[in-house]
Amino acid sequence: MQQYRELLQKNDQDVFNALSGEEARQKAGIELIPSENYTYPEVLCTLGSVFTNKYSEGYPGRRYYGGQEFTDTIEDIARERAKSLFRCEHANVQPLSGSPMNQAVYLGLLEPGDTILAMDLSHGGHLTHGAPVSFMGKLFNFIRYKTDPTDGAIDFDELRRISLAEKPKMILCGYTSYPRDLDYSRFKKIADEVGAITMTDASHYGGLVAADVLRNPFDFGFDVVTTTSHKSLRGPRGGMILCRKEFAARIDKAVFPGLQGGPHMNTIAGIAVTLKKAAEPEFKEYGRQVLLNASTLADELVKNGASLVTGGTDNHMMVLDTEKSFGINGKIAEELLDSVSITTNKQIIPDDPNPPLKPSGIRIGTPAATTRGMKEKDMVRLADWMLRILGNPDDKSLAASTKAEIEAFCSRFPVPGI
Ligand code: DSN
Repeated sequence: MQQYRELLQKNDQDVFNALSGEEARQKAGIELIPSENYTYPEVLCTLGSVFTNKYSEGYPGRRYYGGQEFTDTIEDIARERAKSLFRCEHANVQPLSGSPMNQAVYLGLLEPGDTILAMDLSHGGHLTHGAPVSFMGKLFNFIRYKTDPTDGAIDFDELRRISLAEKPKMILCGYTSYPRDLDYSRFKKIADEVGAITMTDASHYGGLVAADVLRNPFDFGFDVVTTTSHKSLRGPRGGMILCRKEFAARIDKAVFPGLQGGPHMNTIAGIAVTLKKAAEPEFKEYGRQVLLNASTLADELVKNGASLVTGGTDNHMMVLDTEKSFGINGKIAEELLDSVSITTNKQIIPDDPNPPLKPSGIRIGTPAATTRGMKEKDMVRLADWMLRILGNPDDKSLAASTKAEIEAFCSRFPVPGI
């Protein structure tokens, strides 16, 4: 790796400078975007390897190009490790990332125009769960379930009512901004009543399922689970579709040749490494600490008067209602925190009256901070800094001193791979 860096520095100063800048940024501040993480140095090694040179359309043993001895080995290892880790019958590790991964499931298992019941976007669902602006939203008939305004939890009575009335072909759960674990048995029971396929998009929490600190949908008879590999799993930027055997052929055909061409074998090598790490006892401990850090941070924020959607968290993330807590929108909150080297993202809240680029909240998560070794006492400090900055939006000198404090604090926590 060092050798490659020296070559880059010598031959392309502009790109090298941007790379160095990003490394410095990732070290200097606290990363709280719940979908981000720091991958393993071994994964960085596979990503920057000669596997990127190879075309491998097809699947192990059935490729369209020659020279597949080592790519087949890598993909077989990744598939077997995924099946064992997630306790499932089939794994496809080729999706280039989260969006094509979910698209491949819809296209493989359903017909255009079919009805999919999925979570409302402002209540925690994802763009690929049928946002009207997405092509999947145009191709399939997405209908919505929401959370209950009284406690913010999924409203299963309403979900069942919609389901019985609309008879969806698929019931999709999973989220990008819902701070609770899911009751898969209730989804499955409702799906069985109408004969719907059950799918969960575990992109955010695949690592937490792998660590067995959140429920595994396969333990409740789910048909399909998708997950990206770069969030709580700590792997390279990619995706996996895990499913029951009866859906395997249709899923594989949908990924290739249905939707994609050559898989990114350097990423698949990184996924293989990631899955080995995720099966080790240290990863269970990591998952446990991610949750502990999130609940500690949530408790501290709430104790000091902040308002969280659903009142807290039982996964790795929380949604802070900045309008209600501090009288500022999520865009301003994100910028204020950025100015002191705390990275979050603006976030719509359920039935948000504000527009997506100036929504009412921010989303906060602990996977990346936990990877750096931060623990509960660090979350207490973090809550204090956040409350201080968001509660005093006009105090520039407070921001300057807090930024210096945070950057000194961060220098104690190494970033893997940098
Ligand atoms: N962009 C990811 C997230 O932040 O949740 C999902 O696509």
